[in-house]
Amino acid sequence: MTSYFQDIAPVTYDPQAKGLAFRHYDPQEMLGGKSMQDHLRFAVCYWHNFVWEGNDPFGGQTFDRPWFPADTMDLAKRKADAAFDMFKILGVPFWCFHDHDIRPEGASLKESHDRLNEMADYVQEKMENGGPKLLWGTANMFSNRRFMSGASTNPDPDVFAYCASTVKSCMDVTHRLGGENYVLWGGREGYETLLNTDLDRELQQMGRFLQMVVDYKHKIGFKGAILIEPKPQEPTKHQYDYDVATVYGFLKRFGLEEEVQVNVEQGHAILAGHSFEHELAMARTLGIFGSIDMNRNDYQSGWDTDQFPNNAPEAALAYYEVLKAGGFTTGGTNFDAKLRRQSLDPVDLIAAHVGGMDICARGLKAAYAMLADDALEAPRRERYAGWETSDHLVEGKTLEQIADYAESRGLDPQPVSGRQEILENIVNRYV
Ligand code: XUL
Ligand code: CO
Repeated sequence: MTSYFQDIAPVTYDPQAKGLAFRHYDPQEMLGGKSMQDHLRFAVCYWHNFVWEGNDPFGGQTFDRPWFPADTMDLAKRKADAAFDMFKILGVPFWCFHDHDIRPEGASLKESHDRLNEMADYVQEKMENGGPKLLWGTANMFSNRRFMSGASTNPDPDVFAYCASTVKSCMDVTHRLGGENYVLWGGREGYETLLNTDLDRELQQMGRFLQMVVDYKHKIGFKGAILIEPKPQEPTKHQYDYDVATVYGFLKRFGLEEEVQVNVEQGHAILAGHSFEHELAMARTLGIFGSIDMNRNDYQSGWDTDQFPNNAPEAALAYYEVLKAGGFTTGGTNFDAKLRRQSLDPVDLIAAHVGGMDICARGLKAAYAMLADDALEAPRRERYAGWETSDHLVEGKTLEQIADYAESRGLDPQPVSGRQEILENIVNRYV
């Protein structure tokens, strides 16, 4: 059968090319003993590329993909064929999926699991025949109306149990496919109004659910990381997994901070009123950095547009934090990104990823150079240099002792420039 992508050839690195090519992403280029491919660990998401039909709040399907509506196993397999053709054209090392993306829902929970397992067999063969590896699997517990009042935080214990079964089967499949992580995005773990919400109970349910997921991971010997993906709103007005700091507080409360990390998405950071680098720096500092979803929002519209990255300076500051965290271990760069709904053609899907990968490559190279040159770390060290010589004066001392130190010396500290513009100029030289 001919491919959905027809005669689009595998994309290669060729800075001089006129047509589709990587101009910055050379997978084999070495940066400090590690190839760009291994630094970036690109992954393509299944859902926005092969499931989303192009609808927005005012209009329905715009894309005309031959496997839509993918409500039979045959159509689901045609969809998988197209997906794996695209992975090959892009040469990406990883992909990601929700259960709901790869199998049509069954008439019963059991039939849904059986279908998931059958589709897992189908994609496993493709993965083993030169396809990409699995960066992460996850369960969609937000689209179906049964989840409208939450997944693990639902007031109905039967929904909690349904979710346990769903996550268990999805973790099993992720494990079987050699997934390197398992993600929980709590899209609907939150509330619309306190008038009908028992906040304390819902948080307890969510903590208990996560503990069970961690226990099950150890039981089946899954070596990958469990990742939570913070997001402040959309779909619910108030999400319990608002941002990295909120998730950390939640993990601490339930004693799970050594077991669970975060998958940080740029668009979600923007929705939370943060920059991407803020969220990444926070995750690194708190020791819970895991992986990234490299898709951004539109700064004017203020909602989750999931666009491909196209801003090299932003990517540079993000990868700066990734490198400072020591780079990815099990994590990677997932494009949880979708086309604009007018981008109808198969080639649009390829071009979007090629552009995104090139932007990330530019960002990574700039970040690497800034670190190698000590361009930002040296001035930062200098800014805090006073602590190198006076730490002993305050370390382990009481408030009174330090007050005495200040008073006896008649301290009168003088302000020092923060040099923000100078630092911004330095960054600008690299991006
Ligand atoms: C939603 C989102 C999800 C997660 C996986 O905003 O980012 O696609 O990445 O469920
Ligand atoms: Co995401």
